[in-house]
Amino acid sequence: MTRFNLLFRPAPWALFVLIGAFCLAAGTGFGQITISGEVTKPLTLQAADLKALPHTEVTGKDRDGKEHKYAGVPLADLLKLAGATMGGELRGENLMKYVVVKAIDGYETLYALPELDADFATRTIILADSVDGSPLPSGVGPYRIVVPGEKKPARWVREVKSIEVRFAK
Ligand SMILES: Nc1nc2c(c(=O)[nH]1)N[C@H]1C(S)=C(S)[C@@H](COP(=O)(O)O)O[C@H]1N2
Ligand SMILES: [Mo]
Repeated sequence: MTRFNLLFRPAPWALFVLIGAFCLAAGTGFGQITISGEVTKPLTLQAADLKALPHTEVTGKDRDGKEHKYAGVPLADLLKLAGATMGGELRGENLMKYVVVKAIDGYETLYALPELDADFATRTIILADSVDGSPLPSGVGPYRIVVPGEKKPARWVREVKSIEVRFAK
């Protein structure tokens, strides 16, 4: 038994290597959003890029049942930046496109492209980076989708990491 323990005891430095690797992996993707799929300019946006884009405020009811002010970049603006078929181009077969938003924990939801386009939608779905003037808490942010007016918050994806445009045919 003692012999077994001695044989399999990891070297002390191995722990530091493991912790270092974990921090690096966690740090690399942190606050970075990729936009890919059916777009002409696939993008990786860093925190500074997202911060610099024009923000829109929306109000939404949180889990606590109270109204909160969320600020963020409209998903439509991010999709336009990446060259998705928005506005005048959102017709014909392009109406068969949808957007998949993925989170760090593997959670994912979809939105039809017209739901996100200002020519169609009566509400603005945003990639929020603050609530009531403060950054989103860890586990929620740095970015969360906020869908104003939706009765259930199931599509309010927390810890967003990627946005992908797909064709439903
Ligand atoms: N990343 C991620 N986002 C998520 C979920 C999840 O499991 N992972 N659950 C969704 C569901 S089903 C609900 S009801 C709401 C809950 O939001 P809350 O934690 O702010 O109450 O988050 C949504 N966003
Ligand atoms: Mo839910």
